This record gives sequence, C-alpha cells and structure tokens, in this order.
Amino acid sequence: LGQRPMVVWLTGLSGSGKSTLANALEHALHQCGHHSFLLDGDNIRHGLNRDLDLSTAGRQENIRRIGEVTRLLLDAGLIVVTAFISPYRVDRDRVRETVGPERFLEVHVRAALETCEQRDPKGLYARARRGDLRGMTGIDDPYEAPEHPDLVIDTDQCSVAAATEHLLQTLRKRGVV
Ligand code: GGZ
Repeated sequence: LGQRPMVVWLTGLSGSGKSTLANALEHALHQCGHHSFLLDGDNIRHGLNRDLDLSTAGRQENIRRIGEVTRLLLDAGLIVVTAFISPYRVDRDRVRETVGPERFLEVHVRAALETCEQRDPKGLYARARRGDLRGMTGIDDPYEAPEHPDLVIDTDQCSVAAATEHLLQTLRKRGVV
C-alpha cells in the first residue's frame, strides 16, 4: 500500500486533545494498512528525553530532539504522528526545516483555555491557578499558536471521529495516503 512520508505535527495546549487525536489517527492509519509511528510524552519524555524539564530550554531541546527522531522515521518511510504542546513557534519552524517543509503538516489542535481547564485530567491547571505549579503553558508560560497551520481542529466543536476523518481527508488531498 503506497504512502508518502509525512509528519502530522499536532500542537496545542495541555488538555486540547492532542493525544486522543494522535491515537485515533494512528489507529485509523493502521486499519488502512499504512505504516505509521506515534511520538508522544509516553515514549519520548520518559525515555530519550527523561533528562529534560519543562523550562524554556528544556522544552526547546525536547522539540529539537523530537524533530531529529522524526526525520529518521520519515527517512524510513513512515507516517509520523506527534503529540507535544510544542508551544514556541521558533521550535516548530526549526522542525519544519529539519524534516523538510514538504514532509511537515502543522495541525493546531485548538480548544479554549477555559475548556482545557475544565477537562484538566491531571489537575495541572488547578495547581497552576493555586500557585503550586509554575510555568504552566497558557497560564504563566506562553502558547504561540501557529500563524499559518495546515489544519485547525476545534476540539470544542468537533468529535474525535469527525476530527480523525478531517485529518485523513487532508492526508488524502496531499497525496500522503
Ligand atoms: C505544560 C505541563 C507542565 C507545564 C507538566 N506546562 O497534557 P499533558 O500534561 O499530559 O502533557 C503535558 C506535558 C508537557 O510535555 P510536552 O512534551 O508536550 O511539552 S513541550 O512540548 O512544551 O515540551 C502536561 C505536563 O507535561 N506538564 N507541567 N508547566 N505542561
């Protein structure tokens, strides 16, 4: 089954739905017989990048290394799906250059901060509001939304199934699958 290597780079606030969407997309691609690989906090932050914290420098190095790993996986012919906040524009732009712009699909997984705070699966926003957690993205650390994303998915409005279909359509339109 033919496919063109591409990274689907999901960026958005904590709680915006990146991991959920990334898993759904990976599953859908697998069902169609495509070869894909999911990079997320579970297989990167706990392994390769366990030495990095969530300081500005730590986040920048996190994204840089993920960009390099992504490039290797693309060179192996895979479709790569990534789920990291990746809050700083300059780092995402550098990944685009590292992997080659024609292999980089930037997807803004968007939800109102209010929605993310209501979801708060790990209680991080509550801790940040209480003053128990410093440097929380969206609260006291910036999230720089993409200026020209290839796709925006409003998870406030859109079901997981609809969002996944939207992603697949975009991949078809770009000749990836
Ligand atoms: C943002 C934080 C923070 C702070 C812990 N700010 O949504 P999660 O919980 O499950 O995933 C987030 C993860 C951040 O990892 P990333 O690798 O995605 O970040 S970055 O791209 O900025 O390097 C979040 C949790 O760790 N977390 N403290 N202060 N998110």
